[in-house]
Amino acid sequence: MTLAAKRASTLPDLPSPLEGCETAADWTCRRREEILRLFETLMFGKIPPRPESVRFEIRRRKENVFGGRGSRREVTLHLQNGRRQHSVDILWYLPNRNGKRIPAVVGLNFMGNAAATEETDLPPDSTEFKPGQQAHRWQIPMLLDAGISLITAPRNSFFHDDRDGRRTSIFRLFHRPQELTRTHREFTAISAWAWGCSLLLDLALTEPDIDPRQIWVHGHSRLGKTALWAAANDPRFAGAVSNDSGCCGAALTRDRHPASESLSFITKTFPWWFQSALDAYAAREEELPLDQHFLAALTAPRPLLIASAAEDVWADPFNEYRGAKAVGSVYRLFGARGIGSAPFPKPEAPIFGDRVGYYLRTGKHDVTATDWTFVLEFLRRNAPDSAGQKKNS
Ligand code: GTR
Repeated sequence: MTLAAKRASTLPDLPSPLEGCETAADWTCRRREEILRLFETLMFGKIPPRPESVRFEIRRRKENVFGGRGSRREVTLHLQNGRRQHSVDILWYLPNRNGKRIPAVVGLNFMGNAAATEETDLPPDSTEFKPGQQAHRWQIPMLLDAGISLITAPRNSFFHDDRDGRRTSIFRLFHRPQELTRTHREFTAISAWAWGCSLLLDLALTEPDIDPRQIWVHGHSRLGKTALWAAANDPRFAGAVSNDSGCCGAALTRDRHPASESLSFITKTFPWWFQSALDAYAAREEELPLDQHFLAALTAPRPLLIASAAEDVWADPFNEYRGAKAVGSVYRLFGARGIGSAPFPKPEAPIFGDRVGYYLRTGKHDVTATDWTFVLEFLRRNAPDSAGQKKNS
């Protein structure tokens, strides 16, 4: 017996997201909403409302990028609510049309737009990050070759990722500065980022070449937690890809790996990501009326891909796999098998289940070309016109 199998066989039962739910209608009409509210009150707070005005300005277009693979647009999002304004710079790549409507991936980046691409003619976002520094995380030529559009913007433009980020975040469109101090934990970075992903989706919807049924949200790590929360709140997302999202993302909190991130650590280190109510459960995880497969279940019945990296013990790959497996009970209500009883896989052996996927990649906490190979395959298999999807709809 492998170590993972040994661990799995001794684990106690998990709480069930289904509670009193026997049909898809029970889930959709009642239970889903209850779980969404639980995450709102206990973990991520409320998603901000829509401001009075949302306007996208295409500042610059460039054709034939990456050796003629597609085009690039630099866009500014202008937000206004009453007299308060906020703007965000967005980077948008589009593949050349191949006759069909195009799928799109939207997701926030860590280090700014210039760092997300190998192209060197973008205005630098900050002196802190170098142009192209995280281009490997997006693999833009690969996406363009696969006929997929990418829309990305910096996480810090929606909520600067630190203790005082709230004051300058998009929450300032709706609240006065004195309502956005360190103590106003109900306004969280993760909700601001998830809201940002929805705004990127709004931008995708302005392009008639993009298929509105195929706009995916993608995120890595804290932004992988965000991707799950964005898909939970915005039914327009075709599905979610959550990479190395770990604690408060896809990894189950109960029976975590002893070297993985705990609720105590995460709530103390990143209090601006979470509602203050979560603090009470630090070191009392088993008292939470939920576990993280409840969050993943909010993407159901849409396709969901959960990804781990083998050396990323902090994010607890085995518990991300357990989450991917446990979410199956909800997909089953919709006639999809999820990943069934597939065992914890070896690296580079993805489980492309029925609407749910899970894989383990060799290496560290990151997003690599290998990740994108699996992501693109998952997206292809779950495209609305593919045989697999038709079978289940
Ligand atoms: C870590 C944090 C994780 C994860 C990661 C990241 O420091 O403990 O929860 O989100 O950052 O976002 O890279």
